[in-house]
Amino acid sequence: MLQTELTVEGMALPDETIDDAPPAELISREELQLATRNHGMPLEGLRYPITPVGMHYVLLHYDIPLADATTWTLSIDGRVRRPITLSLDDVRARPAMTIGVTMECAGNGRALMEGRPLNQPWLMEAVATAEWTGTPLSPLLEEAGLDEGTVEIVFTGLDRGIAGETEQMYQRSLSIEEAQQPSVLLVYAMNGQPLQPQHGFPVRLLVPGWYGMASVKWLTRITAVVRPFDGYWQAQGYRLRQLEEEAGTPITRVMPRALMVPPGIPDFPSRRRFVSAGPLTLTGRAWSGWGPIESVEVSADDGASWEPSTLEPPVAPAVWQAWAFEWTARPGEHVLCCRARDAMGNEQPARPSWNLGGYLNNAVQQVPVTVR
Ligand SMILES: Nc1nc2c(c(=O)[nH]1)N[C@H]1C(S)=C(S)[C@@H](COP(=O)(O)O)O[C@H]1N2
Ligand SMILES: [Mo]
Repeated sequence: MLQTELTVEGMALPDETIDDAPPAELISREELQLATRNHGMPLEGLRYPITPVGMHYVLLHYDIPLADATTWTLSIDGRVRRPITLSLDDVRARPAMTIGVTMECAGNGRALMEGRPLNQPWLMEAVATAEWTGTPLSPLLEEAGLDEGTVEIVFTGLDRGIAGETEQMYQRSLSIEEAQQPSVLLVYAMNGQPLQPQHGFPVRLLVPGWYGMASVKWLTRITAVVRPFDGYWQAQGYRLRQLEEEAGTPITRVMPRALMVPPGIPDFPSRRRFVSAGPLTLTGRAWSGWGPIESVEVSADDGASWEPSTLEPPVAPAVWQAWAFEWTARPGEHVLCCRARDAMGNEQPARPSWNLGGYLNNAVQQVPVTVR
């Protein structure tokens, strides 16, 4: 297996960590290696409506490619009548729009699942909101002229690696209908600054409402195809399945989740929360890729009883909503929880349900606090 050739600082990794899923409470060296590269948003970052760029979570499957803005090109090719090649200046010269988007990784919550696969061990922090600036994709597809019979658009990033034992570039596809949504953008700025290398410089795709895997970074090719794309991250990764041999269902839009700003102060290094007795406003944010959030409820007794929070309306379609809850903290041990329901009626489960890839764990957050 290719993975056995991985080394950390020249040290061979012990073989027994390679294939076996670690017990839920233990983290393997390879997971640590992923976790130090792919950082989450510290949950106190939920205080900001727009996440500062350096606090936005990062997920990289391979290496950050070194892209040169002066030689970089984006081609629109495949089953099109008029293939297009654009420079960065060409992309920037096109009609621009800026939208806020809450992005979340489909693996958020993976490390809280029993029997997780070897992959980025997120707890709950793989989410953030940015203001993205770019140009809509749909008019470009129109200009290129999709051939009749085109079923999907494949997006290729510059980053290259091995997945499923096959060497490849990071690629994902969208159906034509999804690719033509007016909010699907080719973005080159994040919070008003050029994209940072780790977020896809010079240009990335942005698919609002979908889990992050659809928003291909370091975009270099957009290809119209007549058969459904079957690359690794489409046909094997990002599918809900119980067995390797089953096709499973593709992961698309973000399921609802509410998270809270960690209350009080943390103990170092356990990070257990300590709160002073008395009235306290709990705050947080909630989001869904299926429409606005309709309610966020809060529990101070580990989910035994729930009360509604005050929820702000959405400021834009794909942006998280702020919630607040007045809590009277009484001395003792408590487990605080929050849960969201969206306009489609999707709710957060109390416990995760298992799947092979460790995806879509939007189980209710539990925050143990000691009140003194
Ligand atoms: N080219 C490329 N695009 C990619 C990825 C990648 O590894 N390579 N990771 C995807 C995943 S799984 C997520 S969650 C988001 C994360 O975007 P961010 O790092 O800007 O937060 O990028 C997506 N786009
Ligand atoms: Mo992701």
